[in-house]
Amino acid sequence: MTVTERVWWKDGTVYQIYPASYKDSTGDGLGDIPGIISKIDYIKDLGVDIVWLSPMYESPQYDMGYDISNYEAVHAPYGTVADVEALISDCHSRGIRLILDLVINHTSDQHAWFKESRTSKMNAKRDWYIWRPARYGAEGRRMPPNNWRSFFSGSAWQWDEETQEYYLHLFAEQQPDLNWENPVTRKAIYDSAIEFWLKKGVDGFRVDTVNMYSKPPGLPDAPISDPGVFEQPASMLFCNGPRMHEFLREMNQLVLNKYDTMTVGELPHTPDTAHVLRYIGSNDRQLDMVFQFDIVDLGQGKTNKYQFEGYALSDLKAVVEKWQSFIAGTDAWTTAFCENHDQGRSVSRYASDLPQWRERSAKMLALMMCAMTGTLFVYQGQEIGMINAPKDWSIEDYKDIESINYYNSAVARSGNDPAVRDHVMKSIQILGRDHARLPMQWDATAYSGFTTNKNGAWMRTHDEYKSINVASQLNKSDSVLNFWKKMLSLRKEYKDLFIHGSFKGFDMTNEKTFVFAKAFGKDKAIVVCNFTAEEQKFERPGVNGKFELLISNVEGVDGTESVLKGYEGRVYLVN
Ligand code: ISL
Repeated sequence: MTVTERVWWKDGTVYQIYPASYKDSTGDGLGDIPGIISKIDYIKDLGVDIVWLSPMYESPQYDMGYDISNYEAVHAPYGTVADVEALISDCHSRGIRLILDLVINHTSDQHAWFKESRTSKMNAKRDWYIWRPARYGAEGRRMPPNNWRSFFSGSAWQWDEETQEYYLHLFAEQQPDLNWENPVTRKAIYDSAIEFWLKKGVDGFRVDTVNMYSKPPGLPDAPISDPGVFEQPASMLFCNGPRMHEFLREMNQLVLNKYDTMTVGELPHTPDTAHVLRYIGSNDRQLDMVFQFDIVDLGQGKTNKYQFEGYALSDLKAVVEKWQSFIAGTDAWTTAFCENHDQGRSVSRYASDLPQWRERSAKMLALMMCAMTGTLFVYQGQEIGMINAPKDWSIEDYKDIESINYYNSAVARSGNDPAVRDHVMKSIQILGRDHARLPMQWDATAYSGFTTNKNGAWMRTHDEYKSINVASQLNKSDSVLNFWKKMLSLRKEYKDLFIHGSFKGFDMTNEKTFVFAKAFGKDKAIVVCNFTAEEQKFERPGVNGKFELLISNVEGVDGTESVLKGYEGRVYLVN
């Protein structure tokens, strides 16, 4: 592939659907595949080209389906394999592609492979997972093989009484890590998790935690960065292990290359641009593109995610510029996103979700995102400006294993200190994964039109659903939804500039406004966003040419104004 080659997965906009929370067709309070099918024309009308479906596989749901017990079956409350086949064909008949989530760092502990693996040390599948004997500390105390902390708090090792060994789980104890060192395991993963669905016509995968398959030889202890507890953050050891690139090459050579697919891999804890480029060069196919997490990690605590530290606008600008520019002059490709099912809502995190500002904020972020280089990802509900759960919700209203485990462990560790509890709660109110998982707000009827269940949805419906919902925005010309549609179509119309153009930020230390240029050949655009509620002076950057306003998120603006209103955004074409 050449540097400039245009392929469907570069120009297409991806819309992510979280099946539990999109649309319930059966009245059981949980979203399902037929529910998604019933909204397919809404999705088409939005102007997106690719749907990414979060895990819909058979699963005991300890981690909302990221704990898969059978790759070749569908979680029964979501529907059947035949329903997914119908979704594939209903997408394809409308010119939409469908990608699935590929979760192959770990399985559920209820997967048949793991059930066999844990039966005995002699079992043929013992080596399909990562089993290790205990270490013994002072006074013969049994200890895990190393000090790694799981992403969901506590040790990354679980003791198995039956066979007297520990198994590794980087996430929940119900999510044992697969042993990628074993070629027979890898082949089984390719056949069951990947090719089974490619044969059914899916167009690719979003690849979960893609840089954790290859573990460091000897599984060494992590350095102590969180004194006072045994378990330590260890991502610097288990991310980007020595065989990662080899495994991904193999996956392409043996399976993916046989089909016209796209892959987008999740690449956490990889700040080095040169390293990221090693995964995505098109002449050495491993992944077509990745999600680099700097933008969504802004403000997270360094040793514990839910110790929110805040961030400055200049930090956001720096990470955007870094990951917008790092592919310049290479044959690699990038992504643009600021939401997914693991994040707080962008309006609440990066702008303002106060009633007087939230619509304009949502439109400003839409304007900014649609001007960005790379494949654009939009998360369900982002298109109507959904916001974080209200601040008065209690921890009982949250469902996510990550927040709940952290809350419990931090509170216990502090001896129930109210100040710690408050700070953790405040952090969860900003960063909690549940904010994105609230039921989709379709209309102003009970439970936001998501479910007909009298007891409501599986997760509490947002209190504001009457003022933020699809139905009220569809026919309102200045709604957030219609602004997104306009922006997505401008993105297509000016795709050289917005999707393929180069990026340059101006005045990068300014903490109030974000001004950047996009350029492609002789074409230029300037994007201006006011990230404050106050008016800000707008000084045109020193770019030669006539500024012509392409779009603004404020009614009545003609582009000559030198003052930006609160949360105003504009795009100019410069001729
Ligand atoms: O640091 C992290 C967690 O706090 C992340 O970088 C983590 O690696 C990332 O969130 C992985 O997420 C994915 O895999 C998880 C699942 O729970 C998430 O929903 C999924 O997006 C385990 O499968």
